Amino acid sequence: MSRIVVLTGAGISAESGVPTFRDADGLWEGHHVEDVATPEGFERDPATVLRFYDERRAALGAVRPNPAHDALARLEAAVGEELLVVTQNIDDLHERAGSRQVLHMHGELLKAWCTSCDARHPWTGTLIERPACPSCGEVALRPDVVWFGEIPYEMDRIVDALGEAEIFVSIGTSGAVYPAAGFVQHARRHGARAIELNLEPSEGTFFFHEARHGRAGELVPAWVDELLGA
Ligand code: BJW
Ligand code: ZN
Repeated sequence: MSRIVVLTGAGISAESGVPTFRDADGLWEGHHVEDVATPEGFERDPATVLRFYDERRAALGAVRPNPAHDALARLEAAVGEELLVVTQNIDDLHERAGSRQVLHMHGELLKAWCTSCDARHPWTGTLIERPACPSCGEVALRPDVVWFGEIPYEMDRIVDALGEAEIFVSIGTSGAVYPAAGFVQHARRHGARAIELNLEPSEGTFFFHEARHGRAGELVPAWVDELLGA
């Protein structure tokens, strides 16, 4: 039973040194989003897209969970299965902090997906050299991530959890990308209290019962302390 559903976005990993997506210049580490986060962009220029994800996968080695990830792991240790973390992030910082109940709705950097045989493989190396799929031998691996126009993962489990939630908390996400941006309304329709913890008001900030603005590394530990009555 998911009494507490937490949605996280790039902002929760920002203080770990993982760049967020929507910077002031509208570019994503120098790329237009349609070039690196759509199936059409991948078809047009696979090398650019594979290099982009290879660099982000390599950069994971240099980052560590921050106090916001740690606080959510501490909350799970206290309430167990009553907490579900749904993350839009493809990094593994929730897991490294100790969270176990995590759904990666936009996929994972540390997995490769074979579009020929549909196998998914743990992946720590690079894909730019077009390695063969360990299962079927075809050259058809891509990052196991969800691009625009593709269907996010685990939607059935997420929708069920949102329907059961008493508390829905959105952390470090701009509220610009659907379906995640609509979770707050879904949870509220089913009776959840909704809280936003973000650096600044998100695009959907008015959907929340309560919004606190500041750094996740400060807001999240404070919210967890409050919830646990510390
Ligand atoms: C801090 C902080 C600190 C910073 N502390 N906070 C028109 C209208 C409505 C919808 C659509 C439309 N046209 C198309 C669509 C659908 C489309 C969509 O939403 N497009 C929008 C652009 C409008 N969505 C899709 O295509 C999705 N699929 C879909 O809808 O399928 C149909 C379907 C759904 C459900 C069931 C059945 C069918 C797929 C979306 C895939 C998104 N993929 C990406 C790339 C993933 C791989 C990768 O990482 O490379 O996901 S794009 C990118 O955006 C990534 C992120 O997960 C996602 C969200 O970004 P996020 O996390 O919010 O980051 P930012 O940078 O935007 O915001 C960071 C926030 O943190 C900011 O607010 C900061 O202030 C804050 N912050 N420092 C606290 N220290
Ligand atoms: Zn294969």
